[in-house]
Amino acid sequence: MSTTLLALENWVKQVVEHTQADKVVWCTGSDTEKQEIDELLLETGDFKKLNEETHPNCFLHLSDPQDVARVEHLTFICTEHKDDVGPNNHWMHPEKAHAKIDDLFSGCMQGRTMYVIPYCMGPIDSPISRCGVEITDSAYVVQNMRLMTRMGTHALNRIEAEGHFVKGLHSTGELDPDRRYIMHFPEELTIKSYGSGYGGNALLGKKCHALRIGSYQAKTEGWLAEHMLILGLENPQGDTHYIAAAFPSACGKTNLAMLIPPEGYVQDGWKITTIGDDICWMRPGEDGRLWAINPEAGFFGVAPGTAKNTNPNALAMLYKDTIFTNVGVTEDNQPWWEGLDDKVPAMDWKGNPYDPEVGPAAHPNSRFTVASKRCPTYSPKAENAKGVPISAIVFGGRRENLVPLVTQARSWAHGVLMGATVASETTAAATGAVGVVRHDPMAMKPFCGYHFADYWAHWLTFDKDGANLPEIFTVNWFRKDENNNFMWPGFSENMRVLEWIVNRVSNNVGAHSTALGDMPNVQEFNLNGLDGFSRDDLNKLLTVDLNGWKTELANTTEYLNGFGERVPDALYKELDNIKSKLN
Ligand code: SAT
Ligand code: MN
Repeated sequence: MSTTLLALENWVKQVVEHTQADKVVWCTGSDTEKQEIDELLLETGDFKKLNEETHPNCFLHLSDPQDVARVEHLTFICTEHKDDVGPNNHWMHPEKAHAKIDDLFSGCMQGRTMYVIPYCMGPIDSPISRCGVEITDSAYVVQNMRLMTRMGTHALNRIEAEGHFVKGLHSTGELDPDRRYIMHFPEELTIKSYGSGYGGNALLGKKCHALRIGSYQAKTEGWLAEHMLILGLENPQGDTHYIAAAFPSACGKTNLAMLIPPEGYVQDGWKITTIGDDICWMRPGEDGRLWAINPEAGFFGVAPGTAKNTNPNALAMLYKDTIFTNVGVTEDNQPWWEGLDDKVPAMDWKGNPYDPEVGPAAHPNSRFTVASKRCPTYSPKAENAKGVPISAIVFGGRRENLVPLVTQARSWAHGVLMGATVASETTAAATGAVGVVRHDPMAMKPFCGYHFADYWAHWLTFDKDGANLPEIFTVNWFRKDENNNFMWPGFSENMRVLEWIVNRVSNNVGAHSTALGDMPNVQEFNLNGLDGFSRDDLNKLLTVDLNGWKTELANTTEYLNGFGERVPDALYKELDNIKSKLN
């Protein structure tokens, strides 16, 4: 018996019987355990050792070439009533879903080791944290969960004390795309994932628990589970504002969370600290503010494009204790990806000699997995049981035209509409076409575990007596000019927008009102030290294209209509308000 919790013990027994696993390992999270599993992965070839001198304790994992991203078309939310998942999710009746996937699990672990991973999403002692247990037959998953969550004995102790946990069952199966499903049973707090070893499909604490199941729990319990980074912005006076920002996958959340301000800002005493880069759980505190934790303990970041000039903090954490998935390697066995430096890689992510004619060295969705504490700007406040108070919420997308650099919502309801109507160009983080504009409300399109209309209604409920809510903003770093060049320098220069945001929060800067919301006064916006970018350029990024927006709002209305009668009237009211201002 490896646990005092009967429900857990019984479930594990039942899974062993069903999957016919050879051997059961209860993960403790110890260093010895880590080493043993690393060695096993090296033996099976699932890990390759990287250059021990330049990258101590770093490993390369090359996945099946058909298993490199999330599979949204194979991801289901399985509830008793179809209506509850909304048009934003694929639905299957729980009975049918269990039957289908249980059939795949049947006997699938014969000859394999089954790992039982108790984990805690969030600081072990935080009342906002939630626990789960993932059962998996992938040692690679274990090593990633070790970095991404608080896993092992401490988590098990909490689970035994609480008596409940989210159940996650995972098998890589045959890695056959035709025998692959990611299924969620929010009413049973259960996840079953079969046939993929890729991050978002297999590390069940992450998108499956912390967002899909989490959002459902959050709705019933009065909190929010969001696809947001959390950063702390300290001004020269020493006050820190915490900002939570939602962007779709592969739109720069990791870079923004670890931003190093431009030189002039650093000299003046501005500083950014990192709480999280992907997921934010927040709930109202006694003071009426929203208090947030990062449920994760590591970063599962996109490698390509991570470089000295784009994210020096990320680079600094990646030379040690890191798992690299689907990147290339250099002659001397260092990890390499497009944009890193001008070295020429020797081998590509499929394990073939690198040939630029054949394709990139690193898969566009190649990833690094690393513990948060390796991040030079990691905030000690990230371990606060209470969380951090959020001053501003930012919604962003990737739009090459139309959407201004930054806009502030007039009210909470207006901000919820802003979030609900974000559209963004698709990226390599999910299988399917890249660069297609699709609506991605609150960057939660692939992650909201229930009907979007109910989700927006839930957001609106936070605006009540006694609440002291964050200000809401939208941003767009990705506008392009006629020559297809980015118009805003982005990266560390995004600090200028963050400065404007916190100055708005503390009423330190003006704004002018537009149909879309409040925008910076071009003359007041801090462009000090930004060479090659003029106030005219800024003006272009803050202009509202009336005709373009009329079309956009017509599309938006149609999009909202697609969610039927459950869409809150308040959102239509905000939409009408913008339309009348545009006219
Ligand atoms: O694949 S993950 O879902 O873990 C990362 C992402 O797409 O945001
Ligand atoms: Mn993400």
